[in-house]
Amino acid sequence: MILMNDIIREGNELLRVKSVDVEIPVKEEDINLLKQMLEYVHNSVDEEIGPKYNLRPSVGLAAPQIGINKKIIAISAYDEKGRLYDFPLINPKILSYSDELTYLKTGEGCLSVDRDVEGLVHRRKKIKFKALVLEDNLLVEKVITLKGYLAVVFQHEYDHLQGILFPDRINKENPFFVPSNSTPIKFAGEEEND
Ligand code: K2U
Ligand code: NI
Repeated sequence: MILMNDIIREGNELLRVKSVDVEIPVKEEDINLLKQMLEYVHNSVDEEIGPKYNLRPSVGLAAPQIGINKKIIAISAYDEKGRLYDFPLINPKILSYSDELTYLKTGEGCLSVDRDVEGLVHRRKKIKFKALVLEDNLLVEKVITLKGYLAVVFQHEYDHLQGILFPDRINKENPFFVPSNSTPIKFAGEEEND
């Protein structure tokens, strides 16, 4: 199983290397890697396994974070309505995105960044991508459109494949600057004027 020791941290140049496409047909070893990455994300939020192995909770993991520069991403996250989505992805490619932006009012964190970095990360509010998706042990090519929080999670992981870390995207002059076309993510139960 993947542990925190396997996750490489900011400063390691492997986090800055552009990832390459996974060869097609996809080898068993790459499918197993994807399964292990998804298992990490599930384990990290499991009330027993997480603390037992001192795993930092996460909603996603990209292969470069374990030093493998291949286009492999595992996401398991709840959307704003509280629905859980798993996205085990190989060779994701963004097809289109909205002009509107969105952001998390709390800013972002990263398993590979062992420091609190203040500031807002403005990302596309809606994004359409294609990828090979692992479903019932089969890889299915799909076109997926995400918006809001799931779009933010996907873009955070997709950035890892380009060697980009979230602090890179924070406005250096004014970290809390909000562009006119960016609106905050609203989770279920949040007050309007929170
Ligand atoms: O890539 C990673 O390091 C995993 C990040 C993904 C992420 C961070 C911020 C915003 C969207 C995605 C970790 O999940 S950071 C920890 C975390 C845990 C639960 C909810 C949000 C962030
Ligand atoms: Ni990250």
